[in-house]
Amino acid sequence: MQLEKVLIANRGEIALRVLRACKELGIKTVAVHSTADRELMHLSLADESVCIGPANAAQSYLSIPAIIAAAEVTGATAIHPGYGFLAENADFAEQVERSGFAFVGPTADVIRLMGDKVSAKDAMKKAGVPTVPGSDGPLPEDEQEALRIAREVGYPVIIKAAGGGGGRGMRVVHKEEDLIKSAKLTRTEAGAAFGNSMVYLEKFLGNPRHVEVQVLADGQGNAIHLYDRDCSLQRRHQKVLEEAPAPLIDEKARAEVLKRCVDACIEIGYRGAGTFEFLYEDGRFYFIEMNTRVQVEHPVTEMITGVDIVKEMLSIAAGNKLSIKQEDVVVRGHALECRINAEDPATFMPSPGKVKHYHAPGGNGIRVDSHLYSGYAVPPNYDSLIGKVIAYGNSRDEAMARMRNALDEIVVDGIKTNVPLHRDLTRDPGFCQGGVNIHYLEKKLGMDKH
Ligand code: MV4
Repeated sequence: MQLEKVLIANRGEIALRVLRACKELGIKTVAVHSTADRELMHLSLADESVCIGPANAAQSYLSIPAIIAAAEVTGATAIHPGYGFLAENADFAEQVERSGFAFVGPTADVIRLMGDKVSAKDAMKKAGVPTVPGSDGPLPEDEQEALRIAREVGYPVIIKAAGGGGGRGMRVVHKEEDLIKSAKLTRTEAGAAFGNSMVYLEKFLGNPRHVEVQVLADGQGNAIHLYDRDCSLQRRHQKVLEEAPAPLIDEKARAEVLKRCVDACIEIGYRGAGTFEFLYEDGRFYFIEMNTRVQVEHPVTEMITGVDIVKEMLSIAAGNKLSIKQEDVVVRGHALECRINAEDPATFMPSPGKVKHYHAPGGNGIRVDSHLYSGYAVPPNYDSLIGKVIAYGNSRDEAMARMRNALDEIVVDGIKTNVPLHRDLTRDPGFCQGGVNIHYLEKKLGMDKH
């Protein structure tokens, strides 16, 4: 079974990534774009392209009716959401399927379950995935109850919004006298930001790493994991550089958590590609959230496993069982990914504009996922990610050396990019050692200022 015609409900590098997978499989493609995106590379490579609205994403890439209408007029049979935009919108998945299209992703019910961080954590705990100790459900409104729970968990604690995620709507509380006012403030902010004032409480981990597990499931009782990634190098909850496998992980804890993730996928009836996010501290994994989409950093997993995650997503959406068995997934070597952003390397301010000259790096083990070309104008309306440089090697050191070469070779003239930051990071002694925590990059950048 194979999908006939896929509408790619996204833009930029991921739209091109999905298009390439469809073409490889012989699936017809429909590209959609806003008026600001008429020059996107994948539009001319797709079988058809449709303008779905103005530059403002709310009226184009985030407009459910605009995308479903485009699928209807072009006779698409499936919709791939990519990441961001509508990828984790349960109402979108529901309307896509109700309109008779296959949604390349999980069922709306599972997206909804994982979108609420309280129900997600509860489901994972019940499925045997290790979670951060905390309120086990919403933090009660009753002040004495809340104080009792926090005392039992032990300070410092963190209060998180059920409707948040990805670092939005969180507050750390260091002492009991601050708990009630912090809980109230987080509730108020969460109500305004997410239309859901529910909060939950967790033990605050001081120096964790961000380690995530990639899974694939067919919704027919089969699930596998594709090992782990370390995404600890981040700034303001934006990942900067990722790698697979996560370096320096306790092998017993790793084997256990990977198995738990697979079991959980089967337990919740997961379908498609997914990522379990964990904090890793003192040799232990603590689940925090699940992402129900393909992720920006999926290529590092593809490089070490040889599995094409996007092709597998398309196959699953066509109703096929997983094409790979767990025993066939073998990790070989190491991969790094540098996210290339159109931004000022010092201030991190977006730097859209015309790319006068672009030269992609190459060589053994180098992969570039980018929609860039010489003469392309990066529009100011969207995320500043303009591409990803991925380096594979037999060892982490070899991948690192290849990445340094690639970063020396790449030329993006006309706009500012964070390439200089990556050149520096890949020579940073702490990062080169491996296993740095989530605060490492921000500390390094802060030190640079002083
Ligand atoms: C935490 C934490 C410490 N303890 N939870 C931030 C993003 C969201 N996915 C969860 N986050 C955190 N949750 C507990 N119990 C620290 C963070 C956190 C973080 C996590 C992953 C990657 C980068 C981060 C940066 C700051 C804080």
